Amino acid sequence: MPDGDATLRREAIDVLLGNWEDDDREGGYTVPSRRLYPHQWSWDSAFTAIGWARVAPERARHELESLLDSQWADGRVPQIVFNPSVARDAYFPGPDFWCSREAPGAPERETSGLVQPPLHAVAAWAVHCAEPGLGLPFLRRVYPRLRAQHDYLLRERSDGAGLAVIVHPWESGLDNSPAWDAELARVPVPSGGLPGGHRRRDLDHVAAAERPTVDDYARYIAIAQAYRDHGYRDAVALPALPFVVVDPLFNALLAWAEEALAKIADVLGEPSEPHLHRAAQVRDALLSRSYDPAAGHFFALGRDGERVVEHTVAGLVPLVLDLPDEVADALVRGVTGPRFALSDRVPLPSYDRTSARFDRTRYWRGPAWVNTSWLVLQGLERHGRHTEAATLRAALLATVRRAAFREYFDPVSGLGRGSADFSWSAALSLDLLVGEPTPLPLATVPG
Ligand code: 9WN
Repeated sequence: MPDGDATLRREAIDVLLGNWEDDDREGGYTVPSRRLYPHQWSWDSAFTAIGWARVAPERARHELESLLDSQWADGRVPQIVFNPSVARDAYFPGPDFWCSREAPGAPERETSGLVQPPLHAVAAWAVHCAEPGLGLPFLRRVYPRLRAQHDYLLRERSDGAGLAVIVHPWESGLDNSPAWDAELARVPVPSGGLPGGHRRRDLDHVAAAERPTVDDYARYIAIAQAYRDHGYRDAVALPALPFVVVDPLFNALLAWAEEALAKIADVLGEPSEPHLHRAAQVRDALLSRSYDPAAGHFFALGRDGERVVEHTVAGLVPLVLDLPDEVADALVRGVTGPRFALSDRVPLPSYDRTSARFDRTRYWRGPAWVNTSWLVLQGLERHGRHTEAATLRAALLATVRRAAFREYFDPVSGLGRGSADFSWSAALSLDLLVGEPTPLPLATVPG
C-alpha cells in the first residue's frame, strides 16, 4: 500500500475509533458524528459495518447486532436507536418526541418509529466474507432478523404492486431531495415554528445554508408527529399520512439485500430460492414502474403512483441490480453525462447539475456524498464498467484526501460540508482502499 494510502487508512480508522460507542448489550456501535448525530443510525451502521469489516470484523458484527437488538416486534429496524447516556435533548427530534415506549412492540431501548434504506443484509454478507470461518454463528443470529426486516417492509409497507413505500423523507436517507418537493408542498407548514416549542439542534453544529430549510424542517416534524399519533401502526397510518412515496434507492437496496439473504441462506443450508424470487419481483416492479426508458433514469413514485421526474442520484442506484443491458447502459450514460458529470476529482452530485434548482451547498440538493457514490460504484462494477468505476473510486479517494472525512462535499469545488469526522465517509474509504471490489452479492437473479 503506498504511503499516502497507509496514512489515509490510519486517519479513517481514527475517525471510526473516535466515533465508537461501547455498549453493554452487543459490544458497541459507531455514531455517525459525535456532535451532530450522537446516537446509532440505521443505514449508517450498515455502511460503517462494511468499512469495519475491512479492518476489525468483530466491531462490524457488533455494529449490526447492536442495531438489530432494537428491532421492533413487527420487524422494523428503527432509523435511530437512542443512547440512554446522552442528554435527551442533544439531538432533535429525540426520544421524548418519538415516545417509542408507548407503541406496541417497541424494544426496550428508545428509538424513532421510522426506518431507513435496508442495506443491512448486504452489510451482513460483507461482514461474513471478511472472516468466513468465524462468521457462521453471526449469520445464524442475524438471518431471522434480517428476514423479519424485509417481511415487515413488503407486508406493512407494501404499495400493493410489489414495491415498499416510505412515509417520511428521513426514511429515504436523502432527506431534502428535490424529489420530495412536490409531495412535501402538500404538507402545510405549521404556524409558529416547530411544535411544542422545540428547537433544532442541527444548526448548533452546521451552517444553516448546508441544512434543510426552516419550512422543510417544520414539515418533517409535522409528518413524524402524524405517524407517531397513529401509534406507528402502518395499517391505520398509511391512508392518513400526508407523505407516502416509493423511492428507487430504497427499493433497489431491498432487492439487493434479498440477493444477500439468498447468499446467507445458502451458507446456512436454508432455502435461497424465495429470496431470489423476491429480489426479482422487486427489481421487475422497479423496472416496470419507476424506470422511464425515455429518460434512462429511475424516478420516485408519488402518492398516486405517478413518476416524479427529478434526476437525483437515488435513480442511479438500481445499477446495483442485475438489469437489462439497455437499462444499465442508459444509467451509465446518466453517470457520465452532464447531469452527474463523472470525473476523477469529485464524487457524483446528489442532484442533477443541469437543473435550475441544483444547489452546491444544501445537503441532498446537490452536494456529493460518499455513500451514494459508493453505491453507484458497486453498480458500475457489477455491470463490468470498470473504467467508470475506477474513475469514481479515484474521485472519492481524492476528495477525502483533500477535504478529509466530511459528511458531504461541494460537487464542483470539492470543498467539505456538513459535519467533520463523519463515520460512513471514513468507513467506505477503508473499503475503497482495499482496492478489490467488496464481496457483495452479485448473483444472477432469475428473469
Ligand atoms: C435524520 C445520520 C443521518 C443519515 C441521513 C442524513 C442525516 C438525519 C438528520 O443524517 O439525516 O435521519 O438529522 O438530518 O440525511 O441519511 O442517515 O448520518
